[in-house]
Amino acid sequence: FKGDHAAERHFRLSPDLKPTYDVVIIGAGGHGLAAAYYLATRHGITNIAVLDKGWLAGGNTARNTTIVRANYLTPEGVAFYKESVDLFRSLSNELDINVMYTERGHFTLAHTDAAMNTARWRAEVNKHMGVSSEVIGPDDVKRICPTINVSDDVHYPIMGALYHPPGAIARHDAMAWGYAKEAARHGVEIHTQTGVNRILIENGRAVGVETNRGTIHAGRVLQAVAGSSSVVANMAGLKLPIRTIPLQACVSEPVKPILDQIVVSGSLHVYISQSARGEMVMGGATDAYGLYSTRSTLDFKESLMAHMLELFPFMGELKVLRQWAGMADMTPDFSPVMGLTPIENFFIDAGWGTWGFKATPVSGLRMAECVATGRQPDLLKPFALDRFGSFDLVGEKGAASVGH
Ligand code: PYC
Repeated sequence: FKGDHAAERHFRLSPDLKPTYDVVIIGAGGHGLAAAYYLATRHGITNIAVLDKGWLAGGNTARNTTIVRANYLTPEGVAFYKESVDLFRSLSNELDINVMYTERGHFTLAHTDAAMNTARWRAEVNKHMGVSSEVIGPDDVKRICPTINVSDDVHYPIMGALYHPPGAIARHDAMAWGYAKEAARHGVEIHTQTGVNRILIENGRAVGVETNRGTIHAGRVLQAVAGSSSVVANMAGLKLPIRTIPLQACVSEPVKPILDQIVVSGSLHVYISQSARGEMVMGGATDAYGLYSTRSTLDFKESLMAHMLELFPFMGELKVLRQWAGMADMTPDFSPVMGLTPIENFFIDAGWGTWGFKATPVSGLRMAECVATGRQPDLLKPFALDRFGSFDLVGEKGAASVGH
């Protein structure tokens, strides 16, 4: 962990790599750390190494816009994210760290008849599944969120919104530190600066990994490397139906509290919330082309701000403070890929596109179950890799930041 100061403050450094672990997890981001924590605490498996080529939670865990919600469109997606929201609610207590989970209310604005129809469809599926969502008109949008501009005097007037009161934000790095420190307290080893170069397969079963620090034997191997999923799966000989595309975001300078809610426009491809320290956290759609690069572009900022200023004229007073990008592993149906693979003892947690942060607790819990039992948990059955062979897709039009 040399130089990994956040980690050093929370738990003692891991010793040298051992030659053998029961489970090796590739990826020390939120998902990998959560899986390690639940393997240790729910299944008593503690001889685990979590490996990362970089530093603790330095990938998409550090690069998302921290939105948590369960208002998806498919029953499979709603059930999955509902469990995640339930887990988020008690996470600060469970991990003994303040993950700053705050329920703010979440709007998905509609500016067209088609978007209003989708909002109604989502509201009905949500209510049927026990998730609080309803369609409201512009007057109610304005009543709940007074800073928003609902006038007709804009390019795309607001016709209504899907309103989801449980929509929340959380402190992303506190989540990772919390899972890391509690996993380490139960004996899990976390090794950063430890890149995996090869996954060792013998007779159709994973038996270990080759790293820049030597070879490790493993009873089971789980990859949880959002943004590099295809690259790592390829080391095991798997070709994933994933395209990796940059997803850009930015924050403004901090100001005093002015926006309580999370506001998303699927049609305009923008979203905004105000963080606990006062920054406006904003993002747009995925870039128009596949690329492995976390560079930022002026183009993104210009198109984001054009819409943002119409929705929130006060934004004209604010300066952009930071801009960055994450790597979104996009699947053809906008749903994740989780669970068993054709390789025995090799498990995958991938395809996190623009929807991964909010799944951190549930993916950790259910992937731990999958790795521990060797069976696909019921909640993950719709998201199995083999759905692409049987064309049994989960078309998730409730995914954000993507053109549907
Ligand atoms: O799924 O809510 C979401 C989201 C917002 C930004 C990226 N994904």
